[in-house]
Order: sequence, then structure tokens, then C-alpha cells
Amino acid sequence: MDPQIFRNTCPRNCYGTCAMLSYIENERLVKVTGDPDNGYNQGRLCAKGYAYTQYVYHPDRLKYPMIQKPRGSGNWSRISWEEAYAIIANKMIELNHRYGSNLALGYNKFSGNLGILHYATEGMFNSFGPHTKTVGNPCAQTGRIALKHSFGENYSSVPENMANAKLIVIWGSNPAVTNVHQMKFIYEARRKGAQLVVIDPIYTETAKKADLYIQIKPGMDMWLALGIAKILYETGRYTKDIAEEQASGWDAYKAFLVNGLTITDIIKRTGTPLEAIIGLSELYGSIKPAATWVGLGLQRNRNGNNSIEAINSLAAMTGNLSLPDGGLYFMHFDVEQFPLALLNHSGPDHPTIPFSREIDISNFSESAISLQNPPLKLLWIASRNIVSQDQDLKAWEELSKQLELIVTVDLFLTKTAVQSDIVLPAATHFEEEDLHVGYWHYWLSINQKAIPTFYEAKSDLKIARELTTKLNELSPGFSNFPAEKEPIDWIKEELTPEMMELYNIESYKDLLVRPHHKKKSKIFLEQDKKIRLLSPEKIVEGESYNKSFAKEKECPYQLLTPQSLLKIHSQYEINPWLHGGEQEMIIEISDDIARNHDLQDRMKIEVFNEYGMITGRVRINKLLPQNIVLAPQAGHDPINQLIYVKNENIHSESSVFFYDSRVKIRKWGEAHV
Ligand SMILES: Nc1nc2c(c(=O)[nH]1)N[C@H]1C(S)=C(S)[C@@H](COP(=O)(O)OP(=O)(O)OC[C@H]3O[C@@H](n4cnc5c(=O)[nH]c(N)nc54)[C@H](O)[C@@H]3O)O[C@H]1N2
Ligand SMILES: Nc1nc2c(c(=O)[nH]1)N[C@H]1C(S)=C(S)[C@@H](COP(=O)(O)OP(=O)(O)OC[C@H]3O[C@@H](n4cnc5c(=O)[nH]c(N)nc54)[C@H](O)[C@@H]3O)O[C@H]1N2
Ligand code: SF4
Ligand SMILES: [Mo]
Repeated sequence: MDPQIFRNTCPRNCYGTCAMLSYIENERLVKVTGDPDNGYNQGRLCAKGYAYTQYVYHPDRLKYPMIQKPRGSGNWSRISWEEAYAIIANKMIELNHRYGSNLALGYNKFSGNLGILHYATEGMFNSFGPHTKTVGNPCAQTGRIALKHSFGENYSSVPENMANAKLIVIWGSNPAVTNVHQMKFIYEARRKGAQLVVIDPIYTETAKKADLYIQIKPGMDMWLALGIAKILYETGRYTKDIAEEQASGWDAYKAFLVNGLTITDIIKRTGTPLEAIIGLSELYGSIKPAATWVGLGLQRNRNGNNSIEAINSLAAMTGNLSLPDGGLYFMHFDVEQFPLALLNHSGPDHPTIPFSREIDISNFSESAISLQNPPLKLLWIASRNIVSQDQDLKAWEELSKQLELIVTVDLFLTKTAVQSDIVLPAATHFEEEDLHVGYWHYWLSINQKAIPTFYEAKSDLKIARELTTKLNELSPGFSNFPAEKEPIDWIKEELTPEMMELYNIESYKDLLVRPHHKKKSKIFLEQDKKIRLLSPEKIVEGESYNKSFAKEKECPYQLLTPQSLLKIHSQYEINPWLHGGEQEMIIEISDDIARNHDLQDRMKIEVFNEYGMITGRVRINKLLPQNIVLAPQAGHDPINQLIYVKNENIHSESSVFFYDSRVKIRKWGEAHV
């Protein structure tokens, strides 16, 4: 019998949002391929995508709900869904009675599955009335704010068009690792003669493909962008009508370029040689269209906002933003144009409490601890591995002490799940329906249920439907979640006439035939964009970044922990096709650091600071800047134990400044001899 073929979409937090075809035989997933009808991934997947047949049937997948008594003991026992719902619902109701509201109930959800129906978690909590919600984005908020400041709205060009650019400048992104399908368009551009420039403190896999690689000190891109702008202004190679007429803040910006900085300053601050600065200004000054990519890596430090605004200003003054194949790349938030009926589900009113409490996910644990009247008592964790991926894990430990019930919904017994009271097994995307809009490309695709659910796993939506039913059984009116609605009803609700027109479809059924691209004319109107140039006040603020490392002497090395090719954050590391068993953490250091500590390749070291310590094996990387330590995320002893990077401005939202971390190192055991 021929296999049945279904349309699925890889739901990972990944630039690809790859449309895929799944092949099913006897109700079993036997093969996956990329969907050739999606113009972005064009029939291809990455290695993680091709490994889905193994991921779905992985022996470690959670099969049943389980309870652990006491928390953290490892003493798990299997319970039925009915029991799990009863325990959770009774606790929710008890907390409601104790405090007179549901503010003691909260969730932490992030990026395990980005499907629109995965807003079921938020929808379920909304259905309780005022509660404690997690807002913000630890990954991209800083860049998002910077783009909004520069352009008044979001801005990210169509990635397929990068193939037609004549110059591609990537600031702080590593697509050869994090966005493999984009490399196809980059290679195509290069074949047609385009120049590729990569600006990164690390000589990455993408840098290896570049015509010009510029090594820069982390956090110093603002200065490099200003330096290039200065040269272009002084040599008259900029687009006058845009800079002088369309952009706001030109006079102050220009005055700063002329009087506020010298090229010698730029070289000192960025650590970039003069030849590279001249080289990049020659390219920006002479080649059009130029595609400028402000990467996510760029904004994981305190100066990220200013760096992005500086690069935006440079891209604007060179006149590339209005050219069809030039433009600016970051990521987009088009998903927010959909109704997002689950996310925006409105719950019942509370007689005295008008709103939910909000916690910024970028400073989750510390903010949660500070909540009083009532304190946070129940935490629901979904699509999130806090213990591996968040910062300030000491605050997380503190927070867990006050939590009376932690429920984690996941596919695996993660580092976070083992610190929970109850785990609930989640379904893979092959086991549930969903709808997906990318954040990089502009394709809309559907996700069909292709196989029966694995043992007793359930989708987050199914869990929301069943738990709210149980709550209402025990306490009528507790929740107003529309539990009767099927996944397809939610999908149809997202596809309003406006959205269908935007994506050229007449019904969801068109998505069963192929994914659809957003109408190009509706993506953005370059001509109308307002451009606000980086202001000298911001530059002064950026200046203080140079001095912000007060602990420099004490903790001399900067810790960079970017993403890895064969993982998505903490995911996939248990997949044998991708990773051969448990691996020792490899810590890359410069030969300078190796010399200082008398270290050689493969030696065991300890990396530590006042928050914690981890061990690993040395790999000397001669191309690393002097004071940089490079380590991967996740693993059995996650590096995030050493990461504690607060945004000092508590009133401003930001990404987590993961790359502002500092550490010390020593030979393994050195402290104990
Ligand atoms: N394989 C794989 N792909 C992924 C992910 C994954 O975990 N694995 N995660 C996905 C997610 S959620 C995200 S957010 C993206 C992120 O992917 P990217 O956008 O590529 O971002 P990062 O990996 O954080 O960092 C990219 C580069 O920025 C550099 N960098 C750090 N600081 C600076 C700086 O100050 N200036 C400059 N110029 N460069 C700097 C780092 O050295 C790194 O090489 O990848 C997505 N894709
Ligand atoms: N040191 C350091 N830390 C970082 C970063 C860094 O650069 N350096 N990058 C940060 C970035 S960019 C990001 S985006 C975050 C990512 O942070 P997280 O989103 O917490 O990262 P993941 O490790 O992908 O964890 C997602 C979890 O969701 C689970 N999951 C998958 N699908 C489903 C589902 O359908 N339902 C439910 N309930 N669960 C599901 C997965 O099994 C996994 O355990 O990490 C951040 N942490
Ligand atoms: S992880 Fe990213 S690149 Fe790989 S299949 Fe999924 S969406 Fe595509
Ligand atoms: Mo991210």
C-alpha cells in the first residue's frame, strides 16, 4: 500500500518554519521531506527536520501524565489524565478561594512550538479571568524595539529576494548554522557576483563563506556603523534626498559623524583594523542593492538597541532601503496580524481586579518572586525549558520554593520537568492540527494531524479543553474556555476574509493543497517608511556600555553562547541520529587565554563566576578574540547556570542580554589542590 501523505509544518522557533510532507504507513510516520510547494524551504529540511521520524518515536518521550513526590526526588508515578486534571483543578480552585482571585496562578510559556493553536495555554489562563501572565520576548525584544524606533513599525525584507542583492552585509547572525535555507539564496547571490560581508566576533561557519569577514568586539557594532557612515558622509557617497529629506534627525546625526568621532576611536572601540573599516565603506559606498541583516546575536547585549539603530541609519543613508533587492532583514511579527483568538480570548471579569498581572519573561523568576498579594503559587510551564534556557537560575530556585504546584507540559522529561510536581505529555506536530506563519519568510502553511497520538500524549489545546471542562465540573463558571471548539474551528477563525485575501486563499482547504505566500504588495511599503536616525543622546548612552563591565578585572572573560547547528536550544540533543550519546561540554578559548592558564587542547577546565560553575574540555580556537570564551547551550550541565544579566532599566522591556555574561576559568580541580 502506498503511504498516505500529509502536510505538516515544522513548529520550531527557527527561521525556516519549514513546510513539510509526512509519509504515513500503517498509522506510522515513516518519512518526512520538505514541501516543494513552499518557495522558502523548496522541498528541503535541515538535519533536525529529517530526524523527525526518530524524534516522534523516541523511547524517552513522555507517555503518560506523571506525578513526583516530593518534587525533585525522582520518585515519579504514573497517574491517569483524570487524576492529573483533578489534582490541578482542585489546587486552582483552592488557591482561588484562598486569595479571592486567580492571580496566584501563572504560566511561563515560550518557544517549543510556535503554532497559532499553541496559544491555547494563554487562552486557557485568560479563561480564568485575571491571573499572572508572562509577556515579552527574551530572544528578540530589543531588536524589535530598535526597529520600531527607526521605522515606526516592524521591518524585515522578503528573504528570497536576498538572492538578487549585489552586496549582503550580515551583522551578528550565523545563518549557516541557524538559518540553513537562507544560505541557498546567499549562494545564489554570490554566484551572480554579489559580495558577502560577515561581522561577528567569532569566525563562524557563515564567516567562512564571506568575501570580507570583520571581527568585532561584542557590543561595538554601533561604532563600526557610525564609522562607516562617517566615511561615506565625508566622501559624499550617500543618498542625499533620503538622508536630508526623508529621514529625521539628519542634522544632529551628521554633526556627530563630523565632530563626535574619529576613525582612530572606531578602531580602538571595535578592535577592527582600518583596512576592514575602509573595505566595508568602499562596498557600502559603491554597490547597490545592498541587503543589510541585523542579526539576533547583535542584540543580546546592552548596546544591542543602539547598534541596531546605528545600522538601520547606515542602511537608510546609503539609499538601500527603498531598493527592491536591498532592504533590511531582522524578523517580522506578522503572526500578530491574525486574530489570534486563543491568545486574545477574553475571560470573565473579576468584581474588583480589572487586569491580569504581567511579568516580563526576560526577568521572569525575579519578577515572579516580587509579586505579593497574592504571591505566585501555581506555575504552568509549556513549550519552555527554563532550567536550561533562562538566566538567573538562582532566582528560579528561590521561586520554586514558594510554588505549591508546578505543572510542566512537554514531550520529554527536561531539566525543567524534573523540577516539577506533575508532567503532562505533549503531542508532536504530527499528532495535532495547527496553522503557521513564519517570522522570517512570508509563507502561511497548515499542519495536519497525520498520525494517532503517541500513547497518552495530548496537544496543548486538548489539555486546555479538558482541564477547563474539569474545572467547570468542580466549580461551575470557573473558566469560560470554549472547550467544545475543535482545532479546525480555531483554524477557520484565524482565516478571516482579510487574512484570506492577504494570502490569496478562499478557504483553509487551499492550504491543504499548498502553502501560500503573503501578497508581496502587502508586505511593506518602503517609500512610506519614516526613518529616524540614531540620535547623539543614544550614542552617549552607548558610550557607557564600554565602561559597563565593572567586574572586568575580577571576571575577565566574556562568555558567548550562540545557537548550535544540530539543536534548537535544548531540543534534539537526545536524538541519536544527530548527537552520539552524552557529550562533554566543549569550551572554546583563545590561545591567549590558554597561555594565561597554561591550558592545552582536551584539558578539563572549570568555567565559573559568582553564580555557578560548570566543567568542560578545552578547545583552543586561535581565531577567537583575546578575551572570549565560547560555549554551547543546554547539555546535562547547562551553561545558563552562569548567566545572570539584568536589564538595569526595569521600566524598559528588552531581550535577555545573554552575551554580556562574564566568567573566570581555571584548570579542573585547581581550586581543590
Ligand atoms: N540550528 C539552530 N538554528 C536555530 C536555533 C538553534 O538553537 N539551533 N535557534 C533559533 C532561534 S530561537 C534564534 S533566536 C535564532 C538565532 O540565530 P542568529 O540570528 O544566528 O543569532 P545567534 O546565534 O544568537 O548569534 C549569531 C551570531 O552573533 C554573534 N554575535 C554575538 N554578539 C555579537 C555582537 O555584539 N556583534 C556582532 N556583530 N555579532 C555578535 C555570535 O557570535 C553569533 O555568531 O536561530 C534560530 N535557529
Ligand atoms: N545562554 C543562552 N541562553 C539562551 C540563548 C542564548 O543565545 N544563549 N538563546 C535564547 C533564545 S534565542 C531562545 S528563543 C530561548 C529558547 O528557550 P525555550 O523556548 O525555553 O527553549 P527550548 O530549549 O527550545 O525549549 C522548548 C521546550 O518546549 C518543548 N516543546 C516542544 N513542542 C512542544 C509542544 O507542542 N508543547 C509543549 N508543551 N512543549 C513543547 C520542548 O520539548 C522543549 O523542552 O533560549 C534562550 N536562551
Ligand atoms: S528546525 Fe528549522 S530548518 Fe529545520 S526543519 Fe525545522 S524549521 Fe526547518
Ligand atoms: Mo530565539
